[in-house]
Amino acid sequence: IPTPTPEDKFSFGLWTVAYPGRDPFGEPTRAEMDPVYALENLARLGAYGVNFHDDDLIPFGTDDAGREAIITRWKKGLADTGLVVTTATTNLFTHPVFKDGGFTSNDRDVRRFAIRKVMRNIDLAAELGAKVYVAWGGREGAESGAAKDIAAALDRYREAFNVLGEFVHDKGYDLKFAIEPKPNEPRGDILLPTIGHALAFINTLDRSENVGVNPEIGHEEMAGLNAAHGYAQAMWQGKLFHIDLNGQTGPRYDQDFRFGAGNVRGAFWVVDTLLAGGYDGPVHFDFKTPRTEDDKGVWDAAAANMTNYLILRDKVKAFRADPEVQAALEVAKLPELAVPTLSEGESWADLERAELADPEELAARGAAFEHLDQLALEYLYGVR
Ligand code: 3MF
Ligand code: MG
Ligand code: MG
Ligand code: MG
Repeated sequence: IPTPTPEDKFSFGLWTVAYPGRDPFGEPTRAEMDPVYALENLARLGAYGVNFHDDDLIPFGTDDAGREAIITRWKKGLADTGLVVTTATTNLFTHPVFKDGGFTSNDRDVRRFAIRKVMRNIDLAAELGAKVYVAWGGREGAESGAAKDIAAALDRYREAFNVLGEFVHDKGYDLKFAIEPKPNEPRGDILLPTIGHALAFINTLDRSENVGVNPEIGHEEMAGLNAAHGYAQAMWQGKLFHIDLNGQTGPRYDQDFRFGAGNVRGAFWVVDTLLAGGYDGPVHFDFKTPRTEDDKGVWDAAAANMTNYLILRDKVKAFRADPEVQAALEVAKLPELAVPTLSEGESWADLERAELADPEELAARGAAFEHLDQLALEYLYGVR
């Protein structure tokens, strides 16, 4: 069983391991977790970094003196454990003030409050050395049609990112934004529901070069989408700034299983895609330990995210290195897909005159994908 090391760049949200087991139907089953205790255990397990929402660390409403004391203790915890703050984010969803959203609430006073809350935590994120600032707009949405003017809400969403982009620029922070799409939950429908929606929205921003995406496997699968394909397109567009890895089994509630414990076949291709695309950011987990577990269960689950990633990474590498697989890729014409459809110097006019292959003959050619995929499955099943 492979062992994680800080070189693997594994990171965790503070909220993941500290999740006390509260759900819509039940009270927490575990005690509140001290953030420094979380750091110590993550370091012990071989993690590299952490990510946190402002409120994970500093409870909402804490006064300035209390805030400073918490930050001082947190910095000491980071120094003692060697963990890096890779990422930070804002909680714009728990407090009732955000019941209709933060950046896109119909109530302008709420929007002003939300942007200020983000600014304050960006200052802290920059001070702690975070390179990515994640924005998940979980409450930006609606349960009913007339309640939200979507075009106006998108105007306000864009305005918020433009203001925050200006803020980061004016302060000289080395910080990029990563928008995290999600189709629904907690809102009935959430704005920027998928990677594609987010990428299109980002193109409309003033400082769009500084904004990318943070796709979560589970969120894409909740929308019935292929997470690996989404990661691939985000990388193809130079926009994969961060990742939330976890497990989900089909379109249902947000399960947040540990990575590798949901759609396993999908997880294999996510790892393959990240390796192929050269993703080199933190390998971040956003999971929740089921509320059946005690403290030991939390750390078993946390460690398992990393173990499963390493197992799949080994399998993916072995699959790609296997000469039989390479031959199968050749037969399935993967190298041919990399060849431009028109030859160099050829135009549509040349194509109009060109001698084409016989479509009946083309249609009769087999793609040979089943054999190729079976080789992958045999690696996944552990018989190769
Ligand atoms: C909810 C999420 C969020 C985001 C987090 C980071 C609470 O489904 O995935 O976790 O990942 O807010 O910004
Ligand atoms: Mg999530
Ligand atoms: Mg999730
Ligand atoms: Mg997430």
